[in-house]
Amino acid sequence: MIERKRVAILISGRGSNMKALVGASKNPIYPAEIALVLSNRVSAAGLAFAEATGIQTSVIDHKKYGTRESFDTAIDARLREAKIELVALAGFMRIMTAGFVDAWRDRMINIHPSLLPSYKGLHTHERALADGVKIHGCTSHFVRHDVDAGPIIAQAAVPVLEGDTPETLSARVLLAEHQLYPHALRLVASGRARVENERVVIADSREATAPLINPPLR
Ligand code: DQB
Ligand code: GRF
Repeated sequence: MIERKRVAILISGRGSNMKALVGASKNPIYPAEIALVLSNRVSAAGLAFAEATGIQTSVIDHKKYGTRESFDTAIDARLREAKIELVALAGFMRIMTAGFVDAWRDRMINIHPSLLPSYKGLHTHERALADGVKIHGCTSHFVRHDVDAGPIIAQAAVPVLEGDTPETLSARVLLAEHQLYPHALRLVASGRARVENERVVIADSREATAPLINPPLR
């Protein structure tokens, strides 16, 4: 049996990237097991899926905490209690404090719906369409205090097609996210993606991009 890292997935809503990670982790040779799904919103659709799958879940409602620090401290305590080794943000919509980010430095990753460093922040698909870019995509990166600015682990490119709306484009990017994020978590959990001088070095460079250029169109 291989050693699997204990991973917590943090969500706020739909949870489709969480489902993709759970799906990947069903392979016994995948180097991560999903030990906890934590949401800041009790109504997050992804929670019901995780529960039905038999994964431990927690709700930590930011509205019940007076400060960002106390909210993040509650999350940190839950992660430690569950013996979590890696954190994967997946549509988690609360900005983390510097203290939390530092506590999980190089052990917390995110998936973002653009080719970073373009289109940090929200409404990435609208902004890409407004700019007329022809290639868009998604990025998995380590989390730093500076939002959407951490070291890049992996990226996938997606074409922008004539007539695209934010909805059609986001759906195409989301399919790429579901391929990319399990790949990025595999690299990190297996120790093949390491941060050196604030850049990610992939131990076996054939692993870096192999399945990720031009994911199938839909
Ligand atoms: C996100 C990036 C941005 C937002 C949410 C998620 C955002 O701007 N939300 C509206 C404000 C919410 C609030 O007031 O808290 N992507 N924390 C740190 N660094 C990151 C990335 C995400 C979530 C938390 C980061 C993060 O790169 N410090 C996920
Ligand atoms: C995804 O587009 C992800 O890149 C972004 O938020 C969205 C979450 O979708 N951070 P889901 O909850 O994983 O379905």
